[in-house]
Amino acid sequence: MKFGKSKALFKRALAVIPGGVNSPVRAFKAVGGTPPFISRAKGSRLYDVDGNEYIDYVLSWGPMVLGHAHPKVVSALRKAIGRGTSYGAPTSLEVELAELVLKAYPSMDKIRMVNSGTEAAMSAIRLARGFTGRDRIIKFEGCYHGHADGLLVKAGSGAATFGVPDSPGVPKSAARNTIALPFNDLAALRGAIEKHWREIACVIVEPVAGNMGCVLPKPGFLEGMRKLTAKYGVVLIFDEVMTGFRVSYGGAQDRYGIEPDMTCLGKVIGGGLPVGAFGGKSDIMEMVSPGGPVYQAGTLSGNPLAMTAGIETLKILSGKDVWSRLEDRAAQLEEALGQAARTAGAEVKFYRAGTMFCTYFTGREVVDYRSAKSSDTSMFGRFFKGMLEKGVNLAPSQFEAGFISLAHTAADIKKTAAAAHDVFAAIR
Ligand code: KE4
Repeated sequence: MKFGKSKALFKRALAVIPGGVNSPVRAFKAVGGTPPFISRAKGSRLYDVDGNEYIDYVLSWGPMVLGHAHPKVVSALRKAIGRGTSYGAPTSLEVELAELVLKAYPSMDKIRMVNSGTEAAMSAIRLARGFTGRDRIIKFEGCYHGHADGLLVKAGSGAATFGVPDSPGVPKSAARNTIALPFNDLAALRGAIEKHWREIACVIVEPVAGNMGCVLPKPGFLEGMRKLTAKYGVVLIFDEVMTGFRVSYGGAQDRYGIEPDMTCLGKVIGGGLPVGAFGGKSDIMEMVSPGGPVYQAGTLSGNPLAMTAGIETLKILSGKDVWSRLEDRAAQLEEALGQAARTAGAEVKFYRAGTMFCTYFTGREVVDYRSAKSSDTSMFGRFFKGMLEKGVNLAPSQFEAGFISLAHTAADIKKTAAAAHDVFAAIR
């Protein structure tokens, strides 16, 4: 494959944009090499400026669940753009998308649109603090909820003690209110809540973790979390920015039958345009400005173009048998990749929840951030590069999840598995 034009563009980008990208993971730091600059996308395919074609399993980190440039979404956007791009006033589109989402997530009575998952999580946490009058929060190591200060925090010296900043620029005072615990460790969660519940506003969790690879909740982990938070009046926030409309149409809360107090969403509900959302029970949501005292706002929140893309995406995704077709495709991919690894003699662990998945190079189960980090990440880097060379675009980091879309075909999966077999064999 030639990458001359991408290399030249990356050089130009590095002169004017930090790291040459507008979001760090796109720079390929974890896997090395120059990121292909994409010129267009259609269906399951990405095309870069050098004319290379890729079967895409990043799908903009989740949003493109229908595949790229779905004709119905494109046509709806074409019509919408002629009516103006932003009004700063309420529209019927916001009501329609809110109703569509609430129908799929009955745990929520009300929902507020924002512009990113970061805003959704940040706002949900402020609301949980306003609702409970408590300041501290619990998160889990390896889970990512956007880049608000209090969420860029890692575990302090001992579990359940003060968190420490996980990035320069995060003040100690912001980290101090965050307790970071191991994912899937219900005993640690129980200890932290029983010790600190009077100060704990919320627990925020990715119910299926998608930011340390794809890590599934152990049986009982989410159920135990729900019981503990209910018992101590701690708001349970499911961050479903990634899992929403991905592990099931109704998200992880539908898949695992857990009713959180609040939910964060993003990605799919914007159909590729900038949308995040936070929602929950009425008694909590009534506290949000302007009805209540907890302030939250956004110039472009509920933007008509973004609402249009989200509405069209959900209308198609909720169609008869659409979700089961999507899950079947994901299961076929899982089976084909597993077969490729076995015949190539590769020692990998493949995890999937609905339409999100990942491959670890390890023989041991991956249940938390520690075990994810103990996998062979350099082997992952070689796998990633080998697959890219064969025209398969995977997430450029072991600590990301992959996604499939309605546009991926059986032929795509066959080609992907054949490429994987050869790369597994070559990198052993
Ligand atoms: P955004 O602010 O990037 O829209 O959403 C933050 C966020 C919140 N919660 C979860 C569970 C998320 O996965 C994310 C963002 N996901 C990453 C992918 N790991 C976005 C990709 C990127 O950072 O460029």
